[in-house]
Amino acid sequence: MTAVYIGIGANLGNPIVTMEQATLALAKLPETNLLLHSRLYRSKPLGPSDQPDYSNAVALIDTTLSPLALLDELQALEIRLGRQPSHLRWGPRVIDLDILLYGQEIIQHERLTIPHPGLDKREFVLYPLAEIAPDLILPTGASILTLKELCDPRGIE
Ligand code: ROI
Repeated sequence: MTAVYIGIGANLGNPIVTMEQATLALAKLPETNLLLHSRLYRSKPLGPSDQPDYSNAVALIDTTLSPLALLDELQALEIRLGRQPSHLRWGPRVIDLDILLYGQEIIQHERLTIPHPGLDKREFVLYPLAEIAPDLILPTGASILTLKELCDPRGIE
């Protein structure tokens, strides 16, 4: 089993309900257990500011799914929860499920970059991640608490 941290974000529809459904669905993925999830955080959009604030959280699962099999499952789940294809790069979304960390692996694949790019600078990832994994050290050697302290909180609640 590998410990995998999943970033959960939403800013369209009813984010709280959708994120709850997403968390329940993570617990039901094949070969996967849901171990922990953070509280919900509210954050200002990174990217275009003419979109609603985001709700964000992080879940910890353990799984024997490979990184790409897990990515396929998460993308199918996003669609089941109502995510529409968008041509906007940083546009609003009903649900976003990102693999942040897959054990201590470093992955550079055309479909998947792990650790998730931007993880070490985004307050909406670092705050919920530090809540459930304060002792975490990234594959780069950086500690999550140090990254959180260096990061601009941008009004996250
Ligand atoms: N901004 C915030 N605050 N939270 C997100 O989850 C989020 N997700 C995104 C972009 C559009 C980059 N901005 C975000 O994909």
